[in-house]
Amino acid sequence: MAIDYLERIPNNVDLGSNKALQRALEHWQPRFLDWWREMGPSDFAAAEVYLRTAISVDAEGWATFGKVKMPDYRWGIFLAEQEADRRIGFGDDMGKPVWLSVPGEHRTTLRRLIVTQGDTEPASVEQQRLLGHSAPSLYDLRNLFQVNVEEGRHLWAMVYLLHAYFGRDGREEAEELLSRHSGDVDKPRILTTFNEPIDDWLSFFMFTYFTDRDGKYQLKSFAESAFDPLARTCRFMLTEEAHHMSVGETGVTRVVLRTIELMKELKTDDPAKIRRAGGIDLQTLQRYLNFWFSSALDLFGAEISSNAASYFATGLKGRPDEARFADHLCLSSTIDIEHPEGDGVVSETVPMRNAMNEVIRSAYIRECELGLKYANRMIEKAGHPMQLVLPHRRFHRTLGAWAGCFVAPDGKRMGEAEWNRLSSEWLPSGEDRAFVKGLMQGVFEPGRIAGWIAPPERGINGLPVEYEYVTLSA
Ligand code: BYC
Repeated sequence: MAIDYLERIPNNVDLGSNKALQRALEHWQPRFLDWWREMGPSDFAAAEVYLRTAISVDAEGWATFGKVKMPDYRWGIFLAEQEADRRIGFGDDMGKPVWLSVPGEHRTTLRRLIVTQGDTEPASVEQQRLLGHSAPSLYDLRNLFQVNVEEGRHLWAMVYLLHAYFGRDGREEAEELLSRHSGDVDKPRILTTFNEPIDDWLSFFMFTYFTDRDGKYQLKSFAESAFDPLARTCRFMLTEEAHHMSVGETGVTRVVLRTIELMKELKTDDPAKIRRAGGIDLQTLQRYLNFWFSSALDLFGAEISSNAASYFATGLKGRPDEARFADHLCLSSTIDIEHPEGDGVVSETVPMRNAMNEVIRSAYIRECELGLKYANRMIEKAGHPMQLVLPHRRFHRTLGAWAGCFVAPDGKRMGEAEWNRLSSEWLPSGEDRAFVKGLMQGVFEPGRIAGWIAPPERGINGLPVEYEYVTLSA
């Protein structure tokens, strides 16, 4: 059946007036829907889900709520409003007008960056495709699907840029975005984290806490880009990203709250007893946190990167909130970066531009730290000595200067034998994963909640927690 795609794709980019673009997207849309059916949330196609849909970028339109079947979701294309006379805010071309089309000399690099960003969006949907079956409540199930459809929309956002600005190469890349798959041996997703399985809800909450937050930082860097359509697209995506991180933050906190409750009831903090009572002990939580945080740190790229220097110099990618920095050229400033040498650690002074990945990673780490404060205060108030802590930035890295080094969560280097002896205390073991997965049994009655997680404080869009957020088909 023909799809009236103008009706189906709400947009503020005047799609109807560009016939070539219209044809390209008409060609891509059925492939996207095939991909969604095959690789998107499994088995919930007929369920009516209380979803937020963006139908315009203004305050009324960007969050329109209603029940909808996921395959009928209206994946729209939105760019934040154009700023009049916007100028490049950093790098060698600072002060010149931003680009409304792609300069030839930056075409390949920009395309690669957009493809890398675009690749993460469907990847995360693929990673989470089986989670619906083990949702701890209808409220959580709805949040999972909200995250999934919005990641689908973020894919649309990047595909729009590829189709609208990169001609045939862009169209080919858009096809490829649907043909790579998370964890696929032959055609994996581009960035490492997006090939990790997410088959339990603790991983989902850690992912939305840590990995989506990398998304925020990368999108904020692009929101500064001299390529104005990219900057505007990312500015609007950030409004949706905020919800994903709040799913992670409240999810992790709710698990902690339930564990504290169990510790109080049982008058013990013995992990084995917490587990026997159906809770997730804080030690296991910490190991999951260590895994997902260290994986997210890799996503910022190498500490010293000529790629990052050139993205900054050419105006392709800035620092998040670039206006807050005093120096937008970074021509003579330097920064000290530590890296391993022999058995020790040495510090090297490098030009700031080459260290942009590390600058952004540092800001990210500070924000991750802040987010743990509330959960830690709850643990402390309940009288337990343990705190959730971020491992050192060198811990368990697979990319950059520390890749392949054996480093404890406190940052101390160690030998391989010691690592092999101790790492199961720091990272989820097979037994941890089996235990956590075993707890994950779907709870699908309105208002009911699984025993390993506390209920949310409030529902969605002013509705009560007990509301039937997903109407499952009979
Ligand atoms: N895995 O100089 P280097 C999100 C590659 S999350 C595998 O170190 P560079 C979301 C790199 O491509 C945000 N490969 O790094 C969250 C390069 O390859 P080439 C996603 C990696 O280029 C949740 C080589 O290693 N957005 O939105 O300075 C749900 C050396 O590169 C990895 C972006 O990432 C890795 N982890 O920076 C849904 C923004 N890291 O070029 C969505 C777009 C690096 O030598 N990407 N490599 O073949 C970028 O800006 C940059 O590519 C990176 C790396 C920040 C990732």
